[in-house]
Amino acid sequence: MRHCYARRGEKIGDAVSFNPRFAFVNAPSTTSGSAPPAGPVPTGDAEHSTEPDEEHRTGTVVSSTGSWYEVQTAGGLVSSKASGKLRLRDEDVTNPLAVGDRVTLRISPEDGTGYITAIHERENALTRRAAGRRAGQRHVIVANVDAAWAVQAVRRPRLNPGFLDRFLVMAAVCDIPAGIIFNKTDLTRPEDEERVASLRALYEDLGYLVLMTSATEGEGVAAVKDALEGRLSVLSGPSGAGKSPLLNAIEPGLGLRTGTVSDKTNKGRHTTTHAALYPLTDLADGSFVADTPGIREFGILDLEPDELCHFFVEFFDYLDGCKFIDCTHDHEPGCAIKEAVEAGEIDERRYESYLNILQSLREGEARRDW
Ligand SMILES: Nc1nc2c(ncn2[C@@H]2O[C@H](COP(=O)(O)OP(=O)(O)OP(=O)(O)O)[C@@H](O)[C@H]2O)c(=O)[nH]1
Ligand SMILES: [Mg+2]
Ligand SMILES: [Zn+2]
Repeated sequence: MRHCYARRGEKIGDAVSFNPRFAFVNAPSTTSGSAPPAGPVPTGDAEHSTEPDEEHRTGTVVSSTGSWYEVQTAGGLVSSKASGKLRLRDEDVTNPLAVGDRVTLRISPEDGTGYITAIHERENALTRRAAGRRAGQRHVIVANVDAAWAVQAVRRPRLNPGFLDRFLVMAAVCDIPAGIIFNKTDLTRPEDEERVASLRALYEDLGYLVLMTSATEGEGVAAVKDALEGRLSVLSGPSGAGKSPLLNAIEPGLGLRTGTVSDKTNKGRHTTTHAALYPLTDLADGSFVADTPGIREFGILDLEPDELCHFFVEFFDYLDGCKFIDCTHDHEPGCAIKEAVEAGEIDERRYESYLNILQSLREGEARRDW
């Protein structure tokens, strides 16, 4: 089986047992919450070291607002503050402590609040370039992710395959198995049918699981629910795609706030403002899903332009055929990738995405305002 990691010597994900074709990317060998984490990162925080009368617990950060973190522990949710040293741990990161992080905390005997003293080593983290004022820094969307789903509406807002390709590359860079959800199938007009069907076939042929849903009509909701069972998943996509409505359809008790799509701009209204993790109580223990704020495009991190081709799974079989060993597959003569595109063996839309992402990596994505 070909996969984009062969050159990097990493194994194909086997954690996603419901569909071996779920993704070509490396999956963590454990689902979240099963094996103990590798151990806390020591903080050297002597000022706040263990005191005999205080209770220590481990837990998972499920939301963060300002300087408070909600931490799910075996004994319930604990509102917690974090040690300043943890918050300053990495200056390149807008949020050193993210949703999904496993932490050790100390419970105050007075008011039951927590004080986070250590962050456990992460298995992975879905990370993107920060936007606006902090462009260039990294922003961790969720840590310790078992499966990442790109959600796109069939229409309203407009389906953007460029988002999908960037998302799939970034998920692979972060070592996270990825899948695709096309929502709002009920809005499909006859003139959309062919495009949607062909995109679905394109990604399915590449080995990604593609789910078709209508959050409002209930179509495909059971399949998404099955896919979320027993793992920590994240839904990401543009504002208005229906991420929160879809999660409400899966588990009505979540009661997530939902927005509308503007008739004028055809865009969502950024209703979800913070990533947060929710336990899915109808499903097996350890089933968590992160609802995230809408993003227009995915700013890719930690990838050199010449590495990009290894994250397009269908390029893999051709890479050895290029005339030049350092071929970037955009202008060089004797390029096996370009020949495969011309022969119809590699889809032109994916090749265009490759060129777009390549260009942005060359320009240094830090300068782009996401
Ligand atoms: N027709 C139809 N409408 C849907 C479907 N899913 C969601 N919607 C509607 O689309 C709108 C978008 O919901 P939002 O809450 O903005 O979606 P979101 O992806 O969570 O957006 P942000 O939180 O802003 O990132 C709401 O009005 C939903 O009722 C669907 O399957 N079909
Ligand atoms: Mg939302
Ligand atoms: Zn080439």
